[in-house]
Amino acid sequence: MGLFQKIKNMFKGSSEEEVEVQEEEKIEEEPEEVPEEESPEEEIEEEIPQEEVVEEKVEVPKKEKKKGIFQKKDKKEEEKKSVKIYEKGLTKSRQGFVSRLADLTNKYSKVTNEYFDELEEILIMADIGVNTVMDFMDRLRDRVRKESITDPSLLKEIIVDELFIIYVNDEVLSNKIQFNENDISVILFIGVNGVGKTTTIGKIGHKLIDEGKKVLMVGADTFRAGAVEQLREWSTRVGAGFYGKEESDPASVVYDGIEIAKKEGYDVVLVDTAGRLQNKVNLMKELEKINKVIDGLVEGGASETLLVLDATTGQNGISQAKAFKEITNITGIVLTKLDGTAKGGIVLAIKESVGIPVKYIGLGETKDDLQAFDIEKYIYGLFKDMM
Ligand SMILES: Nc1nc2c(ncn2[C@@H]2O[C@H](COP(=O)(O)OP(=O)(O)OP(=O)(O)O)[C@@H](O)[C@H]2O)c(=O)[nH]1
Ligand SMILES: [Mg+2]
Repeated sequence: MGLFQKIKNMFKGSSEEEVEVQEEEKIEEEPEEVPEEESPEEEIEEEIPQEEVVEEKVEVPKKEKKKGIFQKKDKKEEEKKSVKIYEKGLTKSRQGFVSRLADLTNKYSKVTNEYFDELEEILIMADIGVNTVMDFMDRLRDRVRKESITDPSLLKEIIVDELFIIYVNDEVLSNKIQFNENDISVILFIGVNGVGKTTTIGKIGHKLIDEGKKVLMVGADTFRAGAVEQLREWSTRVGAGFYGKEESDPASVVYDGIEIAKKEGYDVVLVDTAGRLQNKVNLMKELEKINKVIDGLVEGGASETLLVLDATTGQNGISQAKAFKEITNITGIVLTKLDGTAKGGIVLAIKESVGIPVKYIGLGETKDDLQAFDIEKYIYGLFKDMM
């Protein structure tokens, strides 16, 4: 079965149910009102990887009423909520390039050269990246020729399948955050000004705390006035610990932060850094210094170095990723503000031209709007109207 059909089968039922996200939250607070049987979601439950179910168990002490069957329902509710956040956050892209794609199918009664030209233009405009689009067009033309397809309406499934084939063929699981099994997990956040580093730390902190982890936020962005305070506010909002000091050496702030984390039994340290790329050499030296400190204090060093990119900056974000990749070892990308762009194809361009997995995506400004990147939910969020 093609990817298009598989995803359609996975999620189609859940979106047709007219349950608002807010109502679902109500259900979570009042588990006794959860209906006994919800068979349309059976497939979704089967798709949940085992380890996520295990993580869910960590939450049990907090939500006393939920045992056995309720736990499973929680997971289902969470999945549904997550699909909804994807749907909502990708509205602009869906109404932008995806609807143009759908219109194209209606406009042409036959697959012609003009059809291919227009398709190519739509994809390039969606920030998918020129090389990815060129490869894709070659593969598509090939298939159309081999399978003698003349009807554009038959192409929509093939387009979705072929667009995402690189994602499906490998690395489906590599987008999980790595934690340090033997020591404190330190996650470093880097990226240029205003991309959403501090906000992302707030949101990830919220998620990890929800999973039962003890989280310390460390404000090592000692460069910009107010930056440390902004992180402190997030720590208060989500119930994380905090350490930060303005106008001091970032590496020494990281040192003190990790010492505190060790003494006070924290599981995860989230480090906010200054985002200035004007001077590449300085930035590289600073990150080297910070990493040296982490290496000295934590077995195996930082668990993750996440580069934060703003999706609304399009190809500019790709250039940033390439520049950062030259100066430090990046283990994952957080793509923020996808809700603010109609060109959600940038995920594909990152994959193609940077080769670093997107681990989280930002789909809005609230603490719940950061989601682990899931290619299937992403495709569904984009193409659900065509399914
Ligand atoms: N719509 C939307 N806004 C976001 C998202 N992520 C962050 N923002 C907004 O982007 C703005 C900048 O976010 P910050 O977290 O301050 O960015 P930063 O990278 O820490 O910036 P500096 O500290 O100046 O380097 C804020 O107004 C955030 O609310 C997202 O996923 N969606
Ligand atoms: Mg910041």
